[in-house]
Amino acid sequence: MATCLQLSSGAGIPTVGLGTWKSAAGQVKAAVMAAIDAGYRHFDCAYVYQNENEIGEGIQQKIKEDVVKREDLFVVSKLWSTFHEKPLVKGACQKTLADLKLDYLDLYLMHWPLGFKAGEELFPADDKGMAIPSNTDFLDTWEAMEELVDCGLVKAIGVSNFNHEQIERILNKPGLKHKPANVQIECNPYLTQEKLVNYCQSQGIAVTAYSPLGSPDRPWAKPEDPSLLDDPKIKEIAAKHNKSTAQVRGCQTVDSVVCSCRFSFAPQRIVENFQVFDFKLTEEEMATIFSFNRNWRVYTMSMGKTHKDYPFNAEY
Ligand code: NAP
Ligand code: SBI
Repeated sequence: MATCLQLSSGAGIPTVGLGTWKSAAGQVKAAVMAAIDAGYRHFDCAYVYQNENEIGEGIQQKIKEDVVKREDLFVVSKLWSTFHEKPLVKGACQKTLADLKLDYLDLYLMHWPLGFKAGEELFPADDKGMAIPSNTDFLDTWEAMEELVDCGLVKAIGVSNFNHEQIERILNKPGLKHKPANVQIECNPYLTQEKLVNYCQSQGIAVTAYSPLGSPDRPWAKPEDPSLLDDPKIKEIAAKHNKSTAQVRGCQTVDSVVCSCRFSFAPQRIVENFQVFDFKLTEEEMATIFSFNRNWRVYTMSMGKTHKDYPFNAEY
């Protein structure tokens, strides 16, 4: 079972990451520090989560305490959609670096293929609630991200929430200098994404699964929605291994050579979610979990549905 996946840049990305979205001010610093103590080295951050400053404080404190060195960590952040215009990309990355108190990122992702109107508002919307697009092409944004690699601000670049046609557009870009090292997508047993994962792996692109537990705390959850953590078949597999359903889920991603990042505030769950390297699912159990797929997506970014680059109309 892999504790690290190799990126095309040569660096290793630790297969279990701590997500940091929805972590309220005052809580995320403690969660990051507890995670470092528990052995996490991969942190999944983003400008849009509006908490990078506090995450940076947690990381700095652990470096000062000599618990970890900067080079032991793998810190990911994401370029938000309001910064797709080429001249805005470097400043957005520098702001993230200043908040995280780092002088480089291990990986910088284009958060969505969707460029939004630049400005203070993170989700600029028209009177129908639909996203106001920027007049940009994500290939130009990608070029500006390539420059971040060349000037040493980031070690590797990738994309998130892109479909395979959009990834292919980047791969086929004339004069491409750096291919995407990583693609971060929503992935859980109800949205297994096998075609997209296989496509990325066939292109030598590592995949990270986000919301691997199906984001049970999403505010719009309906009682009839499937609940991964309560799924009786996953519970049965977990009981056989004397593990929790969350751990089975963690082991399953690690086993299928995909990284995952999930989030918890609870110190005991932060520890629990990292204990996925001491057991292995059988091929039959893996197949059972993959058979749950129902293409059930938690994050549809519905305000982007009229955007020219909306990613979720393609088959994969
Ligand atoms: P998730 O990790 O699937 O679920 C998080 C929820 O699961 C929290 O409510 C947490 O509650 C609960 N939980 C965690 N461990 C548990 C355990 N062992 N047992 C029971 N419940 C547990 O979903 P997510 O937070 O949406 O996604 C994870 C990360 O993926 C985010 O933080 C972010 O970094 C990334 N992400 C990226 C994108 C993107 O567009 N690229 C989109 C969404 C998410 P407690 O806190 O109470 O434990
Ligand atoms: C936010 F900060 C606000 C809304 C929102 O909805 C879609 C999912 C997302 C995102 O774009 N990346 C995340 O981790 N969560 C998000 C983030």
